[in-house]
Amino acid sequence: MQNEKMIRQSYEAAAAVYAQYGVDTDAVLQQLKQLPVSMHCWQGDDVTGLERTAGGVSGGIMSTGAYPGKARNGDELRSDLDLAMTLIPGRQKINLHASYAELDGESVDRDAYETRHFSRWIAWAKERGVALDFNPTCFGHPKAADNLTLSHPDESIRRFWIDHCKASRRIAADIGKELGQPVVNNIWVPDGMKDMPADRYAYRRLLRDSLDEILAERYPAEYLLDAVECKLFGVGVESYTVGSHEFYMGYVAHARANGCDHLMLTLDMGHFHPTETIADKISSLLLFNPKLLIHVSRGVKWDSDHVVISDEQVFDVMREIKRASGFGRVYLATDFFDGSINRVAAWVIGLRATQKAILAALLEPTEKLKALEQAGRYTDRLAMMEEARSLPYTAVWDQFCAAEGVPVGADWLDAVHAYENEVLKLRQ
Ligand code: RNT
Ligand code: ZN
Repeated sequence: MQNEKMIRQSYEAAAAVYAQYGVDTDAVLQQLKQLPVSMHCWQGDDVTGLERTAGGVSGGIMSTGAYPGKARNGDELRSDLDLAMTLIPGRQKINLHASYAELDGESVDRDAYETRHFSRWIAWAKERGVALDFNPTCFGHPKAADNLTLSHPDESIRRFWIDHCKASRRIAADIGKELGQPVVNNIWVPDGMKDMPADRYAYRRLLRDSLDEILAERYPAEYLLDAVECKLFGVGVESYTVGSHEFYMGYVAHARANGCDHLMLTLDMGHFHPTETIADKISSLLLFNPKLLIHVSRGVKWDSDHVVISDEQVFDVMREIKRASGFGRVYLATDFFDGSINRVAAWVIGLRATQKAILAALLEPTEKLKALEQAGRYTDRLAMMEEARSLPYTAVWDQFCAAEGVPVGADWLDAVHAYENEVLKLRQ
């Protein structure tokens, strides 16, 4: 527990250190405040969703753990999100999945969802002044049982998912219009096969054609930004993923050549070979794409979607965005789900870790490092990079939390424990 004076003093000492490296900490804090991170609603209920008839995960993603207190309806989920948001500094958006529709007993399937099915979310977001993002839910549904959706050879199943994705874009654009901020609508499909396909080409052609139809309708970029998420494999779909990295790299170029200007590629940190990281990919993608979406996640030995911590990989990603001057062009969204710990705490840990890594990157004396490199002084570059890793960014972080009126250090745990005792424990 630090008091205000200690936080301020540590901050001032840190600011003086950073100033020696030519970094203005006050300016960095102003910048950090403006950078939204989209917080995924699905950590709050283990990706169950609110539809009642369908829902849950399938298609190679999995949430494990039975920690008590999981949100059972929209109001509980929103209440949990409210608490998390009071404990996280900076700007959040809330990322919804179509499976968080509130249907109130109406028998309507995902291909016919409408904006009104999200009216409670929209009203809630409006009241709090937070923006929303959106995702069609192409899993956890009987029509996704084959692990094929947009690339299903059966025309009627494909039609259902195409219509669902079109409906999602319509809803997302409506929300963007209503809230006055663009909604990022990210399409991820689980499509793949457990064992070696005999015709990889055929499913990819179907996926391309389905996406062409889905994205044919143009919406203003002030309301809607589309994204497509690539992946390597999932449990049960180990041998083949239709929407691979190469597929979507090609697809985004193809779609843009056909006038779909606002389509971006989504890189999820867990969607590559276990030793392959996304940091090196960022500069290449920013060179050829105006925008990029990153799913901040933590894979442990596979795409396990563990709660994000401020580990080397997250730091690396943020540093690469900074070095490419990419903040502002890169959209950041968290994507993890752990049902084995307090779910509100999971959000707070993951979002704070993400922001901490953004801060550390913003504080990096990047210009100095680039100057050394340009001068061919690689020894000094490495020495400086090493030094930069342990500059006192934590003191700047504490100051940021204090200035934003959220608990400093692990003090936020008190609020989570109290909420667990007073609210979550009653949800048995
Ligand atoms: C799955 C993708 C996708 C999902 C969410 C729930 O591997 O990462 O982003 O996690 O849409
Ligand atoms: Zn993802």
